Amino acid sequence: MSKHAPFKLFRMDISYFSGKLESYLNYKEIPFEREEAHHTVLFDLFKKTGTMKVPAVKTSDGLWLKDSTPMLRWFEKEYPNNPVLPEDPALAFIALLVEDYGDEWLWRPAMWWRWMPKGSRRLMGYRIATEVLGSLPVPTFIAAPYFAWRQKKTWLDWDGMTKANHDQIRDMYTDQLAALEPIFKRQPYLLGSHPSVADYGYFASMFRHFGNDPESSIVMRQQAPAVYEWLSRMWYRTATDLGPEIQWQWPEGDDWGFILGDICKTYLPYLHQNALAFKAGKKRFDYAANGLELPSTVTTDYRVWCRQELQREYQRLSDQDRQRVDEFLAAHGGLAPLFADGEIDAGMDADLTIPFPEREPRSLLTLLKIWAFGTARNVPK
Ligand SMILES: N[C@@H](CCC(=O)N[C@@H](CS)C(=O)NCC(=O)O)C(=O)O
Repeated sequence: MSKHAPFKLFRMDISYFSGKLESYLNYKEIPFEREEAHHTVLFDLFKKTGTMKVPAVKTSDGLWLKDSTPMLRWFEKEYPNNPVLPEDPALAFIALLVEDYGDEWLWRPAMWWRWMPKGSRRLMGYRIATEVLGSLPVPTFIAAPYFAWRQKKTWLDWDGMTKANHDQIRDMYTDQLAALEPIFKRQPYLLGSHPSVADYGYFASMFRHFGNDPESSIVMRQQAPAVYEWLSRMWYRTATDLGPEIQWQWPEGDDWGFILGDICKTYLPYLHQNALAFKAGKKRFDYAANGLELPSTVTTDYRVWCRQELQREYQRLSDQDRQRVDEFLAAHGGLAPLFADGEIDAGMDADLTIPFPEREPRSLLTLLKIWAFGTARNVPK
């Protein structure tokens, strides 16, 4: 038991990354209590953590954790039994790469399927409004369309979606289902007998969005029932249920080709181009790789940090393990875009070092800027 336990988890039921963290805490049997993040809680989180995002965690000794990826790393140190990182460092690197891709690259199609189909937009607008506002007396017939509009604009219309790429963004989801279905017909988790960080990266979009949102969940139930079953395994099974004997498997076989190829040829070039835009001080950039274009997509500082972290993980490998990773990924396109133009510093290491004590409260003006203009990604300084 960690000296920081038990934990308070600030979460929302519709939230992508809250679902990822909740299922991890459940699997590892880490003691936590849920607190719903309606508007007053969100303001309080903003004051104490510097960002108005969920999930966030408060430890029993008053420290804070934020961002699901560093949180999983931190919890792994506190609770080392049934690790979600394979002990083979080369496979662990691949698992981290898949986690990052799942976390960040599937966000866009998850937004498409939640906010583009009209029925989903109306229903999920109502859900987000009621979850955020809690008991605040704002009529939902005003708040629901406002939230739906804000999400659709922020994450799609003002983030590189065009008539030309609209269908490609939509189909990113069904392409994933086609790749995942045979894997889950064969084995219970992405890398073998037990969940790994790769599963948690995928779970974020697959559970709270694709597997639950009105339109995408119908597609999943009809086209990929084995993926649907994996969602409930991920949500329900604990380390005690599965036992300590873990059999890890490398992501080999034809059905992995699409995922690994997409990581090397589409996602890593995205991380590279995003990092270059960040370095040049550009708020937006025109992404293009592997037949996909996202004109004027928003530059995201957090994803510059994600790239930096992957570079650091790779540097920590022995020469022999690096060679094994390189040889494994060579057939899929390789890691060249991860290292192109070297390390670009996101300047976020201090912000993402956890746990941290309550932070200096941010100004009301900053909060209003975030609230009014939907700058959900890069918190204004
Ligand atoms: N990188 C973070 C991101 C947390 C995050 O983006 N949370 C979303 C909900 S899933 C959020 O709170 N967004 C606030 C907003 O869009 O205004 C993680 O891994 O936890």
